[in-house]
Amino acid sequence: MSVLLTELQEGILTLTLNRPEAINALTTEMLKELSRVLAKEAPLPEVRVVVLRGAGRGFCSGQDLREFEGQQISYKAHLRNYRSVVEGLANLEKPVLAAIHGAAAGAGLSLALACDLRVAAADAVLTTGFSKIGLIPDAGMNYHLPRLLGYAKALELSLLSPRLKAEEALALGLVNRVVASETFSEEVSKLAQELAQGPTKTYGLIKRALRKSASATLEEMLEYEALLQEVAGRTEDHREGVQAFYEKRPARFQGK
Ligand code: T3D
Repeated sequence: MSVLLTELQEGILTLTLNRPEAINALTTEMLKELSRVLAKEAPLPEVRVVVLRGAGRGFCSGQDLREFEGQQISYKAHLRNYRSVVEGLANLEKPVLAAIHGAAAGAGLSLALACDLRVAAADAVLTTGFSKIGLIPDAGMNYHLPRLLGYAKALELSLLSPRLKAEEALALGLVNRVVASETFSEEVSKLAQELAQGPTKTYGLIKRALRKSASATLEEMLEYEALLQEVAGRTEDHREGVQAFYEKRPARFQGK
C-alpha cells in the first residue's frame, strides 16, 4: 500500500498520508511522493482544489522519529525532504485545504499551516511539539505561525508546545473552522466542492497577492495588485462572473 494515496474526483485532488500505524509520521519516501504529486499532478488544470488529510485516527504526527534513529540531523537531508513539499503547498496556484482530525504535531502541523485553509474535526489536537524533543519548529512553521497568530502567541506555542483542542485552535486563529467529528468528511467535501467550483485562476492570484504582502510595502502592494488584477480581468471566469451578475444568476466558473 502506498504511503500517499491520491484520488481525483470532480476537480478535488485528495492526498491522504497513509501510515496510520504511526499517525502518518512523515518518512523520506512519503515526503518525496508528496513533493512529486504537488509538482506534477496538483498543477494540472483538471485539479481545482487540493485536500491534504491523514488515514486512520489522526492527521500527521510529524517527522517519523524512528527513521533516523541514532543519526545526526542533516541540514541537507532536511531541506531535501521538506522544502519542496512546503513550497509546493504554499505556492500552488489553487486552494489547498488541510483536513485535520486527531493529532497534528511537529512537521505535521507545519504542513497544515502551509495549506490555505484548515478545517478541524472537534476531536483534533494540535501541537507544535518540537520543543518537547529538544528541536526548533521547522518545515516552515517559523514563517507561518507568527503570520497567523502574531509573534507572542507563536513564541508561546513554540516554547511550551501545549496540546490545543480544536476549539482552542479556532479561538487562536490556527484553524478556520471546527466541525463535528461525525460529519467531518462530509463538511470537508462540502467546502472542497465549493472551492472546486470557484474561479481557480483568480484563487491562485489571491494567494500570490497575500503571500507577497508578507514582505511588501503598501506602495509595492498597490502596484502588484494592479498587475494581478489585469491578469484576473482577462480570465474567462471574470467574464462569466460579470455576465452572471447582469443576468441575476449564480456564476458557473470553469477555472479558466
Ligand atoms: O530529521 C529531521 O529533519 C528533524 C525534523 C523534525 C520534524 C518534526 O516533525 S519533529 C516532531 C516529531 N513529532 C513528534 O515529536 C510527535 C510525537 N508524537 C506524539 O507526540 C504523539 O504520538 C501524538 C501527540 C502525535 C499522538 O499521541 P497519541 O497518544 O494519540 O498516540 P501515540 O500512542 O503516542 O502514538 C501512536 C503510535 O504512533 C505509537 O506507536 P506504537 O507505540 O503504537 O507502535 C507511536 O510511537 C507512533 N508515533 C507517533 N508519533 C510518531 C510515531 N512514530 C514515529 N514518529 C512519530 N513522530
